[in-house]
Amino acid sequence: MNTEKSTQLFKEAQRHLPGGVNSPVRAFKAVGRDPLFIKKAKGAKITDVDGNEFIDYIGSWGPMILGHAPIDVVKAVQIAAGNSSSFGACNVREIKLAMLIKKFVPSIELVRMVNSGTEATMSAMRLARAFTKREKIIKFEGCYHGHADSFLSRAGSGVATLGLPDSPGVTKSTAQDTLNAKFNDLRSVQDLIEKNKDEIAAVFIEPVAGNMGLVEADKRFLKSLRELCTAENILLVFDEVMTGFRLAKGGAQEIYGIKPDLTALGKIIGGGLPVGAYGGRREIMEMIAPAGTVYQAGTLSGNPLAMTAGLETLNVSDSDEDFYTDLSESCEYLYEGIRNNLKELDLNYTLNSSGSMFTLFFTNEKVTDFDSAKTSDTKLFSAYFNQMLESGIYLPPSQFEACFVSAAHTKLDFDKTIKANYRALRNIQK
Ligand code: KE4
Repeated sequence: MNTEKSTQLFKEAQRHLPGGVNSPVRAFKAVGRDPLFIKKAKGAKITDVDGNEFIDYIGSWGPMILGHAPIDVVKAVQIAAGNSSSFGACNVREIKLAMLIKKFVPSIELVRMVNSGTEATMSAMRLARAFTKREKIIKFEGCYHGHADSFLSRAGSGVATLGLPDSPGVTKSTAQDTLNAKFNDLRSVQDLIEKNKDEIAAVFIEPVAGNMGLVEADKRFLKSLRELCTAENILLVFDEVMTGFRLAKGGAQEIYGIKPDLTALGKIIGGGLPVGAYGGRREIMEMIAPAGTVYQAGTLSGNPLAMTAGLETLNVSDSDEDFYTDLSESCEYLYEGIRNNLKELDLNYTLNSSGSMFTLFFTNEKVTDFDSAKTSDTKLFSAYFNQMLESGIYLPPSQFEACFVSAAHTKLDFDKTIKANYRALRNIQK
């Protein structure tokens, strides 16, 4: 595969951008090759500057649930852009998107738009501390909640991919206020609560984690976590930046039937434009300025372009009752094909999936938390990634990320992927 232009551009990019990228996970560091520069994308396909076309299983790390450049979204954004991309003032689309979010996610009674998932979780953390008058938070090893200081501790996603235990620049006092529990291990949460009695403001969790690779929370664990937080007056915060409007209309909380106190959102609600949001119980959210005294602001928050892209994206899935069940069913065909390949090649790597998100872990262990995810052979993953790329399949360049399937992926795409998966699994065994 000729990737000469990408290589040249990456050389140039490294002269101007740290590591040549604007986000570490794009740097292909864990898969031993230069990243591709993408020229365009449509539906399930993405095309690089050298003209190579791929079936895309990153989908901009989650937002592209409809596939790339869905015509309704493109047209609506084009029209909105003609009326200016930002007013820095109130606009009706903010209300409409807020209403749609509330319709889908009943635990959200008030919602605030921001510009990224990081801003959403960071703001939810400040709010939880203000509401409870406590300072510590619990997160789970391997979960990633964006790059706010307090969350960069044993985090997943790029932090795990690059093997950065924690990030320099985070002060000791900040780090001390972040406690790490083990995913799916209630005892580890109870121990932290006992040792930090009445000091914990919130527990943050990805109810279906995508940032250690795909790992679902066990139903009983999550239910007990909800009960424990309620009993201890600790706020339960679901980070649904990835899973919101991905796994179901109401995200993971609809599937688990569990109501968090606050929810962080992002990705799909912006339809690929920069949007995040946080929301939850009215009595908590009313503490946010100017209704309350907890300050949080943003020049571009709720801008008409991003609101338009989000509205159009959610409207498509809202107008089709079967959107999510159809998407999940179509993905089962792909997962079945991969499982058959593993069986035929007498391999028992672990395939975790949840709706249209999945990860093939190169380990024979069940993957239920960060420790078990880390038993994966990342060198084998790297070889697999490169084989798949050469076969025209564009996967997340890290074992500790999730793949995303869109409504634009066809059975033909899945057949091509299954064939490439078989060849890649066979070839890397040599
Ligand atoms: P952003 O600030 O990147 O919009 O969102 C942060 C975030 C928060 N919570 C969850 C559950 C997330 O998955 C993310 C961001 N996800 C990564 C992919 N693992 C974004 C890709 C990147 O960092 O470039």
